[in-house]
Amino acid sequence: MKFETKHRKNPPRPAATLPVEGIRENPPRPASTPPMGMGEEKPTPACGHPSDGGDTKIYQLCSKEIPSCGGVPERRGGSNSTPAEECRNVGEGQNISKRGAALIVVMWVLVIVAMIVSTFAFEMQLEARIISAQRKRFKADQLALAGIEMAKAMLAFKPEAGADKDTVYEDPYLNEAAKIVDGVPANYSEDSGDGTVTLRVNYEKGRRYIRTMTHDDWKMLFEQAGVPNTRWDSLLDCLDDWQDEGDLHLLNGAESDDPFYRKRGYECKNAPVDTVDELLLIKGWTPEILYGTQPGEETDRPIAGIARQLTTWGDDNKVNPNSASREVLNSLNISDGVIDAILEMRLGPDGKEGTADDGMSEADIASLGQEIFTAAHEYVSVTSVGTVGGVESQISCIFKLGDKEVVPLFWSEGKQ
Ligand SMILES: [Ca+2]
Ligand SMILES: [Ca+2]
Repeated sequence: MKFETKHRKNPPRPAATLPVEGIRENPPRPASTPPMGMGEEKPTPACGHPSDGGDTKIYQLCSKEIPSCGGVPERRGGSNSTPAEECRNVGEGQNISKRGAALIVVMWVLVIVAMIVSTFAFEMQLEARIISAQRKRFKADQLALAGIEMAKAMLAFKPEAGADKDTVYEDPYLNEAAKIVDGVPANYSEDSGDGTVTLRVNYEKGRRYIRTMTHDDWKMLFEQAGVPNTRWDSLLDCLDDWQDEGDLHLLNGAESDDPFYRKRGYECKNAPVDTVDELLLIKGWTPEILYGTQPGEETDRPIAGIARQLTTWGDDNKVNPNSASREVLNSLNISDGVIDAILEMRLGPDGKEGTADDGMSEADIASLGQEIFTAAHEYVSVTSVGTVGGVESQISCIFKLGDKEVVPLFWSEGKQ
C-alpha cells in the first residue's frame, strides 16, 4: 500500500509526450482567429489539411483517412517528430505507395492490352494472307481450266482454203494452232485478268512407245541417260518378267516369288505396262532412272532420266520427227547424217526454232526414206498452266485427235 501511494504522487510524464496538452499549447492561435465553436472555421494547418486542428480528433482521422498534404513537413521522422507530423508522414508514404501500385497495375494493363492487340493484328494479317493465297489459287485453277478449253479449240482448228504449212497469221494464237495441224509442238501464252495462262502442246509420237521397244532401244536410252551398263540386263529381264505371262523368271529377272515383290506385298503384273510411272513398281527401276538424279543428291555418276522419252500412248513404234527430241532420235537405228538433216529441216526456212514456219511437211518426212518415221500425231499431250501472283496451277491431259472431235484420254492436275 505504501508503494502504490508513492507511485500515484509522482507520475513521470514529460510534457513533450503529452500529445493533447502539447497540441493544445503549441499551435498559436491568432487573436483575430475566432475560437472554435459553432459556425467557426477550423484553422488551416501547416500542411494545408483542414483536419490538422490540434486535438485528439486528428488521430482518429489519420488512422482512417490519410489526408493529401501537398506541403513539406517541417520535421520529418525520428523520435523528435510530433504525432501529427508522424501521422502526416505515414499518410504521405502510404499515398505514394498507393500511387506506385496503381501505376504498376496500369502498366500491366497496358502491356496485356498491347499483347492482345498485337496477337489480334497478327492473326488478321495471317488470315488475310491465307484468303489472298486461296483466292489466287482459285483464279489459277480457273485459268488452267480455261487453257485446256483454248487448247481444245486449237486442236480443232482447220486452216483456211489455200493456206499451207508456211502460211503466217497475224494472230499468234492461229499460228500456234496451225502448227498443231502439221504435228509441230506449239507453245502459247496469254494474259487474262490478273494472271497468265500458258499452253504447251506436244505429241506422244515424238516419244518411244514402250510396248514395241526392243532391248537395243532400251540400251540406247540407258546409255544416253548415264545408267551404268552393269544394271542393263537386270533392268530388262525384270521388265520382261513384269510383262510376260507366267511366273518363270529370266536369268536376271524377278517374278512374284522374288523377295522384292513379297516385301512390298504385290505380285508381278504379267501384262504390258499402262503408264510410264508403272515402271517404278518393277524391281530395279528407281526414280533416278526415270526422272534423273535430283539436285543435291550425292553420286559419282548422275543419271539424266529417261521418262521424257517414253510413252504408253500409241499403236506402233514409229516416231514423228517434228516432235522427237535429240535423245529419241539417237535411240533410233539411223545415221547421224539423217538426224542432223531432221534437226535442220524442222527449223523451217528461217532456220529458227519456235517460229511460224517450223516443222517438216509430210513430203519432207517421206523424203527421209526411213520407215521408222511418220507424220501421224493423233495422240496429243497438253499442259496448261495458270499463274496468278506467283501461284501456279497445272493440268496435264492426253487427247486423241479424231476426224470430227477431240477425245480426252487422260487428265492429271498438279505438277508432274
Ligand atoms: Ca511374268
Ligand atoms: Ca522456224
